[in-house]
Amino acid sequence: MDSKFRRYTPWPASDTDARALFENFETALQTRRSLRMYSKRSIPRTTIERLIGLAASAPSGANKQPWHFVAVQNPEIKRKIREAAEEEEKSFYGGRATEEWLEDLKPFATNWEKPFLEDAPWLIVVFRKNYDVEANGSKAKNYYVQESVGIACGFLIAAIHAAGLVTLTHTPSPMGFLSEILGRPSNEKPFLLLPVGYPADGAEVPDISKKGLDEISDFI
Ligand code: IYR
Repeated sequence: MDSKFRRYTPWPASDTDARALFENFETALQTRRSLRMYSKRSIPRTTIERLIGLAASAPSGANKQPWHFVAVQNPEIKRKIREAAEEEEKSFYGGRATEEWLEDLKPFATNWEKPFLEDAPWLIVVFRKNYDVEANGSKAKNYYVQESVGIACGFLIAAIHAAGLVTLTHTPSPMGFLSEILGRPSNEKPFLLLPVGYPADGAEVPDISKKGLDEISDFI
């Protein structure tokens, strides 16, 4: 494709608007937490469509958009995903994980049980596309796939929170069962599983904190 440019519209229009918008955004993101306890309250499909639309607005290598999102609402499919995930987690907690890893997980009090995979009204399963398959069957390269899909997931997590909903960056390991249950082609690999819903009444989160700016940055 030849290059073709159009003018960038600066946004927001003024510094005052920028400050107000940033402060809202900052307050919103500062209250985000990963949640494991979900209410069964439903969420309309249109909300999930808008959230995925925002995720897909993320930058990606050569704008290849090497991702695919499967939004699961069907209770039968959610049950299959939960059963398969719990099977993997049983072997993780029952011996596959190192002592160090299990020690690191203690503050989160996690175990093999994953009720949120059925309680949350939606599961968004994100797949990364290592390459694309064109209409004639030939392979087309994608670039910086992990980085691109990671950024899209960051957008998605922020968007879910901005919508007043909660999620968890869940990575049952290994995740091959998701390709099988959801019937995805072999150029796609499962990347993340995000339950999306409202918090359960009285939901709790671990009392943990983030590192300070001085620990994570240098200004030179
Ligand atoms: N996938 C397991 C274990 C797990 C691993 C990490 I790293 C976490 O931050 C949390 C859990 C599970 O979901 O229980």
